[in-house]
Amino acid sequence: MGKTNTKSKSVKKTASPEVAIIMGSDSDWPVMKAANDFLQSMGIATIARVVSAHRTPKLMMKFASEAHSKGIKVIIAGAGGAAHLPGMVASITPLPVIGVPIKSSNSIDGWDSILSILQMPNGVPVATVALNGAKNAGILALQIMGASNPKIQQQLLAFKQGMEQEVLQKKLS
Ligand code: C2R
Repeated sequence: MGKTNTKSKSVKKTASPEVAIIMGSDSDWPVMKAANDFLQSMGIATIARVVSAHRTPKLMMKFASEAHSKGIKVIIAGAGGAAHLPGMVASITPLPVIGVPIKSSNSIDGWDSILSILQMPNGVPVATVALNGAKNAGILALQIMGASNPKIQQQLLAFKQGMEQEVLQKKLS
């Protein structure tokens, strides 16, 4: 009685990831890292993985069909060139998918990736951000989560105020 259960206290509970950041290749990571960094700076647990619709179709199917049952709330998917990953994942998952077009080594000029992600058929939306716009994908993911979470909404309002102050304080001469 009154004894502290040191065993259970010493177990550090790691938050399970709420946003999955996937990309067609590890060569996309330097771009996609901006989404990961933003979300982690806001205290959101993330998971980042290479998943390719072209090169690992079975893994892509497994990931997309299981993500919602593992506590993931939003998927951010980046890919370059013939960027089928975001759309294919969106065709399977009930979760919102944010697509990040990437100007990759096999991109002609980036438009290939933008259009592959943007021009989805009716019924299968992918929220597409700017070319290499991974930070905005992170912000949008947080905004989606914030719609049902007042604490996150407060964080977003503080983020916006910080951005405003930064701009107002800029002096050019
Ligand atoms: P490598 O650098 O590995 O050759 O990849 C990746 O996202 C990357 O930008 C070059 C580019 O190929 C893209 N890729 C896709 C998919 N899988 C890989 N667009 C896909 O399934 O959509």
